[in-house]
Amino acid sequence: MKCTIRIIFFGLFCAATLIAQPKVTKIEPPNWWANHSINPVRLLVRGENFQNAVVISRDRSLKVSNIRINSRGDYLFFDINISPRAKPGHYDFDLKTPAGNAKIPFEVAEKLSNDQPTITNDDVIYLIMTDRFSDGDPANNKNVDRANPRMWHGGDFKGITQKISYLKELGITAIWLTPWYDNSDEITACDKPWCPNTSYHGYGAIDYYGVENHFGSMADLREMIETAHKSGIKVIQDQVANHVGFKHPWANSAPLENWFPPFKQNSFNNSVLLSPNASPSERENLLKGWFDFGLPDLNQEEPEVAKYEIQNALWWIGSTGINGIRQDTIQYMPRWFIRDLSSAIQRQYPNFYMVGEVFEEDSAQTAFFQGGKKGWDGIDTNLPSVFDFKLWRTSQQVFTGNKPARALRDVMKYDGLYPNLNNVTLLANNHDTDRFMSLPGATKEGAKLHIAFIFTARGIPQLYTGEEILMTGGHDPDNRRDFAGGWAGDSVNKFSRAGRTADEQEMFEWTQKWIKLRRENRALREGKTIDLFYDNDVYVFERRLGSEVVTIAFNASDKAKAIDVANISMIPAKSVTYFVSK
Ligand SMILES: [Ca+2]
Ligand SMILES: [Ca+2]
Ligand SMILES: [Ca+2]
Repeated sequence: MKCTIRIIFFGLFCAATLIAQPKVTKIEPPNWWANHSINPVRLLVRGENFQNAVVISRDRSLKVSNIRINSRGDYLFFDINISPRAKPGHYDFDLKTPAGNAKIPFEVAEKLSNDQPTITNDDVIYLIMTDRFSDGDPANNKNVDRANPRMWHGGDFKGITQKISYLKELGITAIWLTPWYDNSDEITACDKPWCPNTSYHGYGAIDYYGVENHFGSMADLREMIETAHKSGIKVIQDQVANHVGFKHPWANSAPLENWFPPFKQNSFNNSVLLSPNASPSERENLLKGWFDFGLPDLNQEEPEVAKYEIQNALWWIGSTGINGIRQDTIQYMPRWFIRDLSSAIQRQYPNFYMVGEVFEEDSAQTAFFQGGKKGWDGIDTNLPSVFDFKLWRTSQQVFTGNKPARALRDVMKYDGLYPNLNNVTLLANNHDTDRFMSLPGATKEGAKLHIAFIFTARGIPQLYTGEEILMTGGHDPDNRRDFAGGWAGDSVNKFSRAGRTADEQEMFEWTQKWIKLRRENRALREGKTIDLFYDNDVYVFERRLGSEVVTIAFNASDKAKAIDVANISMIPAKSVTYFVSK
């Protein structure tokens, strides 16, 4: 009423300042599919002046409902029900407010391929940190400083595409890339030792529907995935549903007031979901505490957040044909949300691999998050896989001489805790931890035994780039050095045999050999583990699948060891022997 009177006197002034034209700046997701298991799909539209907006579909095969506008009028949610008969193409919506109209562009995408193979324990996963692997396109290098381990180095999708033949030669069958969501290009300054730094690692998304410009375009990503698939190599996307980067537009103006819980430092008391005895405030801190002030924690208890994240996970699978997901910091999200996310993915892609990072050197804790069994809280997470951090660390300790060989058996005695043991992902190492060759007590012989153990123990083996050529590197970010030869002008090229030292070539061939042995023997992939002998120096076990048996004997000590088990009478110092019977 007040405005009407002012319009009489001030006309244009009122229209321009009080009820301005609506403006649309971002639509998430920008497209969806007919006949998808998620229907209706919920859109989140960013813009300005959405107060009192209505959204109108121009086509009868797309129906709009459940419009919700936030209090500032800069975010709008609505459902679109897509008819099974809707044809692929553009279906723009009209947004109308008392002050004007705007267009919401939207697309029904081509029929999505729903038949990509997923990751199983026939696979060998290889982790690549995109920025540090190979620079195939110097044109996208912005703020690159290879002398500073916290700056961008220039690696990208094209670089990986160009090195697929190297991966094929090694024999791995799947690559896991660190996150490729668009992150901030800014250089963070501070007076701490970790500054200046950048988001080269990808864990601070500013756009869940965009790709990092330093890595290339969406077309470059698709080309990389297609090239990998043609070579029989699957692709795993690193997704981060727990938090965003502080440069995300949401961090300054969240779509809803409860989008992020208020800042509170997470105390990382990680066992409070596992323990039935934890207090509600401890659990609240674990689930809603922020990693640090720079990583706003998303509140999955707000149904709009949970819905957004589930759709986003499915959008990447449908849009790129990826074969699996690695879910970052999964233990800081509610277990019912892990269940809802896993279940929604599996409704569309049955058995689709998702591995959760429960970074805990505790078998009870990691097993608690794998799906297939209800926990004390009544929740079955339905999560296909978790990383086995306890066995990884123990293998490193045994083969650097810091723990007795029997420690391996003493971890695997808890294997019964895992609802699906063969689907547990056994990492050899990753980008957050010191490289094997930089651990106290590390030797080439130890590194070889560690890798042989990762390939002969149960689960899905996962390697970290560069360990196949004995790369060194201490704490993060030193463990993320560039792969030599990935940059034009590098003085050596470790991608080719000619560039590798004798030791590096030995390790490369050793890794190839165990990949091949695993591929040729189903018992190593799916067989039951049976302990035959263990003491401080030696661990002998077999993997048995029907009549197929592989016996493996590790001697981690510096002395040859006489034993009398399974036709083995002597194991040389620091060695592994095996024999196969079918
Ligand atoms: Ca580049
Ligand atoms: Ca960026
Ligand atoms: Ca959280």
